[in-house]
Amino acid sequence: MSDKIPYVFRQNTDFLYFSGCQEPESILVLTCKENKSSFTLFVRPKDEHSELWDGPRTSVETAAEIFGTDYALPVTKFEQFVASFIQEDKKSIIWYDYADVVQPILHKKLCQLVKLTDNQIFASPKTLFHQIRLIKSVYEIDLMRESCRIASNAIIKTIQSSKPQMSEHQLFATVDYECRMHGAEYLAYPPVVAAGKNANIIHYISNNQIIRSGDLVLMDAGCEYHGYSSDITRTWPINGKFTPEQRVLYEIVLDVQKNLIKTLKDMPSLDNVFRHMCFLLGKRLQDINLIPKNIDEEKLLTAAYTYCPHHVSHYLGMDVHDAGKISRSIRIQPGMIITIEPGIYISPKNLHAPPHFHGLGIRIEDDILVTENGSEVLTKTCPKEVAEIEALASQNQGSC
Ligand SMILES: [Mn+2]
Repeated sequence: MSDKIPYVFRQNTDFLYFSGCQEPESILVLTCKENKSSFTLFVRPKDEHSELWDGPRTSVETAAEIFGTDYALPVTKFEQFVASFIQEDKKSIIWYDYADVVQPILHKKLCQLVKLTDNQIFASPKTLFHQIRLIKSVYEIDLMRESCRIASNAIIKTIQSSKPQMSEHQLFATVDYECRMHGAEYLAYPPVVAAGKNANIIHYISNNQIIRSGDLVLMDAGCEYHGYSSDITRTWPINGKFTPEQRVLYEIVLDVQKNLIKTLKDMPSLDNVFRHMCFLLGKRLQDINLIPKNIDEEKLLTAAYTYCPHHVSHYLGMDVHDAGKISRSIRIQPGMIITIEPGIYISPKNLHAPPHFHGLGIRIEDDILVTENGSEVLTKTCPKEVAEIEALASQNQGSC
């Protein structure tokens, strides 16, 4: 964080997926030659002094057995290993992510080795990795279920504890506490805890303002459980009761969200879900005169987009924005986990909207497993109906 103060290490996701190894500076090499393949894991050698400060390291002798690889070697042998391999076979392809450099020293060494011969080339395996990671195994789905359960429960607890005059920071602390107390390692990302007009800032993470009675609170938070991330958004009235304007907008977002979840059985692409959201949202905003009537469909979609300037979905898994190399234009498939997160944000500068709508920001986000016959909402234990939200948010009113 500064000078010699450490920060929490988070393993590279692709590396963790294939190795299960949480140790820094490790390298995993898969070699394939004449239909024979083997995995070699390189780990840091034991070092008494470093281990005194940073904790124990897996020994090279036990690493292969612990992580299930064919071989394990100390990282100090990495250059020699690669050199012997490429000298033997002058036409080998090195599948290595040369574009997104994770370990600068390793990158330099590899580049030097590749320069030694004429026919060596790099090809990035990242898209392949993400294609594999996109479809979750039953074991991964179990971990995602637990991650979603913990975060749902933490958000329920946070809504229950909230009341006017608390600060956004206190709600941040509550959701963080509840996630960790129930087994999550940490939050999956800096949460958004946005009161009132702060909800118009999509990535609002300052979370340092006092929440006044009459404000809505938008909380976007999730946790990481054994490497798997949840990502939930709920919006609630801090004093336990929606105003009529807040309620009108909330019900629109909720209807649109539920509607979009139903369409998942047709296996649309995420981009198509987004287009569909703009259409549904646009129609509903026309009904309440926030978008002019009698405009053509393209204009309607554009107008709706000004009220929800973010995408409605992303893939979810080990990373919050999982499998980043995979386009959102492909059809969804069973085994994928995605978010559905429509929102409405009414800028105080919006001249078309009446002043009582100004500054309102609402988003509802659930995590969804795509299945053969549609979908399963993994965050379904986190309430979102108006009556449920009001009941939860009313629980701590009146106490000081
Ligand atoms: Mn999300």
